[in-house]
Amino acid sequence: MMNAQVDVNRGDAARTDRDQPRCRILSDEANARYRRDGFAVVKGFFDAEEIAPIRAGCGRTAHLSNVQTQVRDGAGRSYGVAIWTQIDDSLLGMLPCMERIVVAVESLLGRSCYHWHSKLLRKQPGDGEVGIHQDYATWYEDGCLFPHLLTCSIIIDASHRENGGVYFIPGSHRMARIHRVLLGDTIDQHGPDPAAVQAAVQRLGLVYPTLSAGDAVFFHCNTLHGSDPNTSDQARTVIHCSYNAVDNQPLSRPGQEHHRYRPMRRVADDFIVKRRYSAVLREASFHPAESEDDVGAGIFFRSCDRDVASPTR
Ligand SMILES: O=C(O)CCC(=O)C(=O)O
Repeated sequence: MMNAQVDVNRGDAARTDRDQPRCRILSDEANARYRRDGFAVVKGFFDAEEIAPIRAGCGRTAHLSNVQTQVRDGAGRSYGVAIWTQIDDSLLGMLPCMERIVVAVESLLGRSCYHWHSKLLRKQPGDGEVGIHQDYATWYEDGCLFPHLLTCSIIIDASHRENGGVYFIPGSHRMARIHRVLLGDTIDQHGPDPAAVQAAVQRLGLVYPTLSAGDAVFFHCNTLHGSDPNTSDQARTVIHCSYNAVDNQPLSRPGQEHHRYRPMRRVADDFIVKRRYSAVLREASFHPAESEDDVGAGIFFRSCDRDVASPTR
């Protein structure tokens, strides 16, 4: 399962017992990059044999069309996202509980965590951009008082600028939550104040990591990030697993019950290679697709974004 070459990012992989499920903890260097930049790329966090069944099971998006939210980008394009919070016995259902992810997340957060939600995002050639944003902007509205949340992105298809791979503003996690403004005429068209974003880019720059299948990116909920349209002929698939600190349980928000604290069991690191899952995914476990007329779980189309103001204010 492991490559012969030990990746420095895998930290103590060499110290683990062959017969025991491995718990791969991030290296000091990855921890330092996360603290400095608000994101850290960890090369080869997953092996090819772990990514293969996910790619095979998620590659055909037609069967997810009922549960995919089509998010528009303000330029007439869109991209599809399927969301889940429920932990079931499928590969995707158990993935957020995988030991190596949870250990890494808890070490970066410095706190016990629980699963906030996960997203399967697949950009086909020609699909649109994800506008630059801070995740905490909406998660604050979901009732979290502290920015003690982060995301582990699992790269399923190689990703780069041309196929709409994610970019980050390094160091932006140290900024405050940026005021959001309306950027279009529908409720999903909002983003951080463009003047603040422009200043952040000028001072901090913008980074487009080139990512291979099996890499992971851990990023802070205040880190400004987004992704360009897919102008290539290659699809891009990524899974974003997001976590909240147990001591940061959200204030009660109508319609946001799925974000309440739920104890999270850990799943052994070898559950994928040992095929200890019932199916790659269970369509019934995804949230229903959201739209402007039916906000559903309200992760993209939100009825309550109280801080969003008109840009002309
Ligand atoms: O992977 C991407 O393109 C970015 C997705 C993202 O930022 C989001 O869904 O909030």
